Amino acid sequence: MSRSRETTHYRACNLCEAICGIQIEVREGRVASIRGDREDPFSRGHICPKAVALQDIHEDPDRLRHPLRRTKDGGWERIGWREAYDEVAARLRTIQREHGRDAVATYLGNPNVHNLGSMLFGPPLWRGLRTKNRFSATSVDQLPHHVAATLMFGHKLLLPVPDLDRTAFLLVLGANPAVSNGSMMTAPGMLRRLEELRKRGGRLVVVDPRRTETARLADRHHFIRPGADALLLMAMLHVILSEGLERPGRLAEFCDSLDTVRSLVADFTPERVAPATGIAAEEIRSLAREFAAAPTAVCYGRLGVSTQIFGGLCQWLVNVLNIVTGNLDNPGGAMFTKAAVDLVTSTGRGRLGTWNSRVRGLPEYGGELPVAVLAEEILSEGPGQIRGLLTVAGNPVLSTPNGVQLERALESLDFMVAIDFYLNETTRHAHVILPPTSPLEHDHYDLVFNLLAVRNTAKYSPALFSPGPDSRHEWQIFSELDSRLGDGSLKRRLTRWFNAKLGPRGLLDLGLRFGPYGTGLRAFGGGLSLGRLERSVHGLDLGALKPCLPGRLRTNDRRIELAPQELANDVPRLLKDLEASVDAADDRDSLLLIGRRQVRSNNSWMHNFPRLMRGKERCTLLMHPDDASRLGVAASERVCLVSRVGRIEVPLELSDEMMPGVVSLPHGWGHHRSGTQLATAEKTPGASLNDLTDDQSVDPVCGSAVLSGVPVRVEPAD
Ligand SMILES: Nc1nc2c(c(=O)[nH]1)N[C@H]1C(S)=C(S)[C@@H](COP(=O)(O)OP(=O)(O)OC[C@H]3O[C@@H](n4cnc5c(=O)[nH]c(N)nc54)[C@H](O)[C@@H]3O)O[C@H]1N2
Ligand SMILES: Nc1nc2c(c(=O)[nH]1)N[C@H]1C(S)=C(S)[C@@H](COP(=O)(O)OP(=O)(O)OC[C@H]3O[C@@H](n4cnc5c(=O)[nH]c(N)nc54)[C@H](O)[C@@H]3O)O[C@H]1N2
Ligand code: SF4
Ligand SMILES: [Mo]
Repeated sequence: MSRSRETTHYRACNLCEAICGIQIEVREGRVASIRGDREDPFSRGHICPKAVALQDIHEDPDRLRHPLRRTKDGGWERIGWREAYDEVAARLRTIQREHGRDAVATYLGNPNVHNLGSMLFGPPLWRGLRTKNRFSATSVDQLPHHVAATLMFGHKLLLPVPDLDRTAFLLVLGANPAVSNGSMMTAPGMLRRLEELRKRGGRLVVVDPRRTETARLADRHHFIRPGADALLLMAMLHVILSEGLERPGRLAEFCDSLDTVRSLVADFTPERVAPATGIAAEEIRSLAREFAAAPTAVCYGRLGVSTQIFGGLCQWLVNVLNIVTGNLDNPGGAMFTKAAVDLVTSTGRGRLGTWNSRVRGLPEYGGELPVAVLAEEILSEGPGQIRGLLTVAGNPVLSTPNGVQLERALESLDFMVAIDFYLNETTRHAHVILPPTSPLEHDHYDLVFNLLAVRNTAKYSPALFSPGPDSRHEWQIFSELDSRLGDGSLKRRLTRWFNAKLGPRGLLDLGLRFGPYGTGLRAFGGGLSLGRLERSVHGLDLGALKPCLPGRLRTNDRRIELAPQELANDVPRLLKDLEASVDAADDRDSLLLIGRRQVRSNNSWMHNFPRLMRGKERCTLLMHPDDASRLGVAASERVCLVSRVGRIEVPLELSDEMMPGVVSLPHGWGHHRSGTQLATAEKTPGASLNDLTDDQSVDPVCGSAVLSGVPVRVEPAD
């Protein structure tokens, strides 16, 4: 009997930020197995249950493989690529010609960042459209991190990463890395790394309105009232600075305005903020003292503190806390990664508020407006109204606030095009859908997550399968659209031609060669090039994070501003909120809604794979039993959740892991909408958390959406 041909491939999983090394066996042209790659020096064999979804995406009969055009009767027809490109370009150009540049908007979803082709070939297209109406998932995610980084360190990508493997004290606010596998802290094998922290005598403290999977591994967990983290951080700084516990060390030489910080935190005593945070004053004091006294410590605040009403203040104060305790840029603290392709030297710094949105006047950051204004910019008539939309790898109907309103807005567009391989809740509104190749059909290198990793690493992932003759990669789609829509000057045409000739591989090679470990143009030598990286099939470990300040700062004076004006000016709002919370009568019927992530889910788009969907229904509302008895609702009952903008129905689950007064629901569900093509997801549709979140509720400093702490009422379902 002849043995069937089996080949082994190594690559990184690109589904989340952990970039785990995987080993894929291919037999007779099909994936036979996906396992963790034990020889990957960074992930050491770790994977999560989602890795197998790479096969499921590839084989999913619902995945689109050809361009589609909406027909007059609301159905879809297959069209050719050239026809599709021409139609998209003509429709968008007409809208811009008749109504101005800003009449065409773009929305970039999360998987763009996990895709080399998009990262390299997308920007010329967005820039070429020259519209002020650019949006992305950043403003429902990490925007406050970038704003704080620009204002303090001078570049949006100078993002401090917890030195997880060496720290002695990790303080986690609003993150659940045991489930999310870490965010803006790329560290595959999170559970093992957190266990190692405890084993070497380090401490883990988690502050979260829910006793999460991460909190269960911690030395201590504090419940906090949603949205109150800025108060907690202010009070911790108050303790440290008033008790003389600060020790910025060498950072003091290049940090300005410590005295301004001192005066800003003066009003925020632990005793004063305790009732509003739900954490006792004594607990706040000892947390601050412990943090300051630890040999090394790092405060890490992620999604739960970014997507709240004081998101900007939170990310700023996290940095300040790490700095005044001498933990920034110090082993075991918050450090900067030195990635093999250095986006810090090759991209813009990010600026805040160069223009404002037309209707509500929210600030732009780094060329993008907050997505919370997208619907109103489509629905409000007048010059500059959005009439055409390009979405790429995004599902804003399920992932951005007030999804129902956004749906209404999308229906009213003159033209919409989606670059996406699913016909889902958002793309069903498109007139043309352009589906790119599946993750296993193209090569990959993580430009972003290598920059956020807890070690310096690099790994190249070659394609596994060659795409069919009628398939196109993302970068090819962008290139074609750019050549039709973009600037036709000789310089741009030449650059476009040159880039297309090089392709993502060639551009990556240049990035590596001229990066901090690069070999330059030399053919041989010790440095890094794509060839060298390709030969290291399991990936390269480029060492532990190293101190790099002040040299790496991108501020004009190469100094850190500890109290940037834009953020310091927001402190009175925090104080007002604190005062209001003291006066507020306790509304016993109102609850605060927060989100939660689940291991076998990834935002909105991985519910179509039977393997990941097995088991009991997961889109449930978690509530503390005391709240349930007070409200007269019982476990497994279906309840109605009502917010200012919407109403949904979900099953109830009771658990004392919830802080009383707070309820939690996962996001990314709500697959009941008609006209989608998601056979598995439609069977267990769940309901969308973002049908309740409020598009009017944003952090006014950054414009990021408030997804945590949404006031809701719970009523028995009809
Ligand atoms: N209430 C609430 N809302 C949230 C969050 C929350 O915690 N709570 N989290 C927020 C966060 S952190 C994020 S990042 C956003 C995510 O928000 P989005 O990025 O808008 O949504 P996703 O669910 O990631 O949808 C990804 C889309 O990309 C498509 N896709 C997947 N891979 C590819 C690819 O390689 N190429 C292309 N072209 N398309 C692809 C999928 O089919 C899907 O349509 O949601 C945010 N929304
Ligand atoms: N399995 C899985 N993994 C994922 C994703 C996924 O959807 N599924 N999405 C990926 C993406 S795009 C991202 S951005 C990352 C996000 O990764 P994380 O930042 O770890 O995000 P979450 O797991 O949503 O954790 C946010 C935590 O904040 C808490 N929280 C809510 N409100 C508050 C508050 O006001 N204060 C405090 N202190 N805590 C609060 C919530 O209870 C929750 O535990 O995960 C990535 N990884
Ligand atoms: S943790 Fe993230 S990168 Fe690792 S296997 Fe799971 S989805 Fe892939
Ligand atoms: Mo995200």
